[in-house]
Amino acid sequence: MPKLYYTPGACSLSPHIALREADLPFELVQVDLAEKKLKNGDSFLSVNPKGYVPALVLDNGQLLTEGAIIVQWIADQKPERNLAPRQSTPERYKLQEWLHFIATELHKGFGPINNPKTNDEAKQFFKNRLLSRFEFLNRSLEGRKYLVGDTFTVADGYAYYTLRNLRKLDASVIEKSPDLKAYFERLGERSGVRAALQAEGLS
Ligand SMILES: N[C@@H](CCC(=O)N[C@@H](CS)C(=O)NCC(=O)O)C(=O)O
Repeated sequence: MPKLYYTPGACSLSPHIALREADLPFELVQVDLAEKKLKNGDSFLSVNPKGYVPALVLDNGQLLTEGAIIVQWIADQKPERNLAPRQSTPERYKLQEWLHFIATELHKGFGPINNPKTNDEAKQFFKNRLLSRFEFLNRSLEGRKYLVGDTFTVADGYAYYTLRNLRKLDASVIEKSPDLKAYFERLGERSGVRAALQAEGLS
């Protein structure tokens, strides 16, 4: 079965949620990111030379990296779970647009804010920019339950991870955005999300 290399609470939570939502069998392998080691002492770099999670090793030994791609592989294993629109459809490109936005604007937008080397003025600049991206997410959710179509997709699982980070950065942002708050709570109630949080010791 595929092996998901993860670190509790890191962005590997997104493919972890996708695996649970797809109801696919998988093995979780915990990574110490600071040491780049697995629990048994093996080097993580010999699994993923990029040195970061998530990484998924398939049954045939192929290594898949980059969260936005891994979740699409997972969704495509179980099309009947509707975790992603069919390949080559306009809706699939919409999903990819969201996944790329979440990866590059939301997820990676936290990096400079959390970097101890960033000074306060620069931190404020990066925070304002990131909050404007979350404001776009908030506006996009007006009258909608999920980002693509009417049902949960892997883009929602990835967005959930970034909203956990936003809550840590500034909980008031979600509190004062009713659509974002309802979305975050709706996702948090899903059994796949809860199971992933519990398995990572986060619930
Ligand atoms: N481009 C990667 C970035 C993944 C990433 O940022 N992983 C973080 C955890 S959320 C990590 O493992 N950082 C450790 C490091 O960069 O050394 C993706 O989109 O999947």
